[in-house]
Amino acid sequence: MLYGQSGGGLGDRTDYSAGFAPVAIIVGDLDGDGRLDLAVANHDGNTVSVLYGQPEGGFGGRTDYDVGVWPMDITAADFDDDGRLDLAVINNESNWGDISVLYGQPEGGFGGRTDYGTIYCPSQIVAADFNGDGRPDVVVSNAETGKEVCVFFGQPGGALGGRADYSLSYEGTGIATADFNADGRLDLTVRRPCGGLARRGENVYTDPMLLDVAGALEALPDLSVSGQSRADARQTAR
Ligand SMILES: [Ca+2]
Ligand SMILES: [Ca+2]
Ligand SMILES: [Ca+2]
Ligand SMILES: [Ca+2]
Repeated sequence: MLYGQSGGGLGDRTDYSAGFAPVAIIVGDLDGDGRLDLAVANHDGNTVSVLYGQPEGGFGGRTDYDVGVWPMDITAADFDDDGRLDLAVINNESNWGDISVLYGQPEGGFGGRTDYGTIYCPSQIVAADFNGDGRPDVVVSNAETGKEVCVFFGQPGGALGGRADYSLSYEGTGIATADFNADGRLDLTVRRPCGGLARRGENVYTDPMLLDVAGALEALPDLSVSGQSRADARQTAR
C-alpha cells in the first residue's frame, strides 16, 4: 500500500499479508464502519483474505475464508439486501468453473458460502444491476477458450439465478459496464484481446479493438444466446 501524501505523490510502501498467490483485490467498506477495507482473492491458497481498515489508519490482520479451487477474481455487492456487502469469487478449477458467494454476517465476517456453476475457466467477474430490479446481478467472462460470457440475475433472498450464457465471435476476457447508449439501462462491453496488435499463432487479430455494446442484453450484433431464445433471455433478464 502506498498512501497519498499531503504534499502530493505517494509515500513509502507498507506491506500487508495476504494469502498464497494473490491475484485480485477489491476495496469497499465490508463491515460498514465507514472505513475502507480490502478483500483479496488468493489463487493458490483457494481463499479470500479480508483486511479491515483501522481507526488509526492502515489495515489489521487478515481473516481468510475458503472459496473454490483457484480463485481468479472477486467482486462485492449486497446480494441479499441486508445492508452488508457480500463477496462473489470466481474459481477457475472448481467443477470447471464456479462462483463462490460469501454473505456478510450480522456479527461481522462472512459466511453462508454458496457455489454456483458457471462457464469453463472463468477469468473475470463484475457485479451490476443489469435488469434494473434493484438487485445486483453478475457477469462472468472466461479465459483461454473465452468466447462466451455468463450472466446470473440476483434473486430475492440473495441467490444468483436465471443464468444466461452468451457466445461471442471472439475470445473476450475483459468486461466492463456502463450505460453507453444513455437509455438508462446498463450495457455490457467485452474487450477483444490484443486490440489493434497482431498476435501470432492460431488466433491472429489485426482489427482495432472492438467495443461491443449490448443495450440491456438485447442489441449486441454478434452476441447469441445459447440454451434459450433471445426473447426468453430478455424475459429472464426482466
Ligand atoms: Ca470498514
Ligand atoms: Ca448482504
Ligand atoms: Ca438485477
Ligand atoms: Ca444502455
